[in-house]
Amino acid sequence: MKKRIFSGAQPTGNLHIGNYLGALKNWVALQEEYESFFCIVNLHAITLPQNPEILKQKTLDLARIYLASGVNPQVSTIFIQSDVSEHAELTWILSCITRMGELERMTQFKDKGKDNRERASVGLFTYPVLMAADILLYQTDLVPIGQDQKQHLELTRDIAERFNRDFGATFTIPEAFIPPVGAKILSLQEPTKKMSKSDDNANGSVFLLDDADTITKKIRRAVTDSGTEISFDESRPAINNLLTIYQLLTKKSTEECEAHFAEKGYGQFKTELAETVVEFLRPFQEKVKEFDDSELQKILKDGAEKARNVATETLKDVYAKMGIVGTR
Ligand code: ATP
Ligand code: LTN
Repeated sequence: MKKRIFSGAQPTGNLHIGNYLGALKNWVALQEEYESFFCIVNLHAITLPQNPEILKQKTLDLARIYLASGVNPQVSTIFIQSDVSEHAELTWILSCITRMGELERMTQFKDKGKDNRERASVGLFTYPVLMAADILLYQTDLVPIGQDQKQHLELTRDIAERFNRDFGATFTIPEAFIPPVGAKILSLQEPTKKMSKSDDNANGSVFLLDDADTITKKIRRAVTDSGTEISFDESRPAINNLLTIYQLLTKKSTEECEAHFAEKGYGQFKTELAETVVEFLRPFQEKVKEFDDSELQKILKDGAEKARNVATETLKDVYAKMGIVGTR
C-alpha cells in the first residue's frame, strides 16, 4: 500500500513562484510515489471576505494551475473542498477538542487578524481546525507545505494525538514535508517578509501568470542588499532569495550558481534571472489555457467522488468512537 499525501492551496489572489517552489513543485515530484490528494480549499478562502463571482472563477483557475504545474489527474486526486462536506463536519468535531489557547498561539492568525481583532471572523480564528480536518480525513502520512504552514501542521498532529488518546486509535499522525530550499521565498520588495498573494504591493511577487515584461520589470526593481557579490549568504536576504529562485529553476548546485556569477554584477544577474523565470513560466502559461471547462469539470467531479469515499469512512469511524449516533 502506498503512503498518502494531502495538500491544498486557497483560491484567492494569484499564485506566485513562492507557492510553486514551496509547495506545488513538491506535490508534482512526490505524486507518483504516494497516493495523493490535492485540494482547492475554497472554504478556507472565505475566512477573509471574498467576492462570490471572483471566488467562483478563482476556484476553477486554481484547478487549471494545479494541472499546468504537472499534477497528473490520472495519478492524483484533485478536488474542491466544498464538494466533500465531511471537511466541514469533521471541523466541528475537532473544534470541540481543540483549545482556545492553542489557536491563540497561531502566528498566522496573529498576522492576518492583527489589524482589527475585534472584527476578524471566527472562521479566521478556527481556520487551522479546518486544515486539520482536511488532513486527518484522508489518514494522511505526508503534507508537503511551505514554512509558513509548519505551525498549523504541528497543531494538526496535536489534535490527532489527543483524539487517538481519548477515543482510541483513529487518525494517522501526519508528517510535514518542508523542502530544504525554497520553503520560504521572500518578497522582492521587502525581503524580510515572505512572498505573499495577499501583499498590497504586487511588485513583491512574481505571479505564475505574469507576462514577460512584467516579470522582467519586477526582477529589475527587486531590492538588493549592500555589497556587490552574488553569493548565497543568509545575512544578505535579498540576494540570497533571488539566487535561491535562480538555483531552484535551473537545478544548478550552490557552487555552480556562485561560480557562474562570480565575475558579474547585479545588472547581469537580474537579466539572467528574469530570462530564466520567463522561460520557465512560458510552457506553464501555455498549458494553463489547454484545459477546457468540460474536461476540468470531469476531473473535479471524479476527484470529489474518490475523495468522498475515503472521507466518509474516516468520519463514520469518528462518530462511532465518540458515541454520536442518530438514525442514519
Ligand atoms: P499568501 O500568504 O501568499 O496569501 P497562503 O500561504 O495563504 O499565501 P496558499 O495558496 O494557501 O496561500 O498556499 C499554498 C502553499 O504555498 C502553502 O503550502 C504555503 O505554505 C506555500 N507558500 C505560500 N507562500 C510561500 C512562500 N513565500 N514561499 C514558499 N512557500 C509558500
Ligand atoms: N492553510 C493552507 C492551505 C491549506 C492546506 C490544507 C495545506 C488548507 N488545508 C491541508 C496543506 C494541507 C494555506 O493557507 N497555505
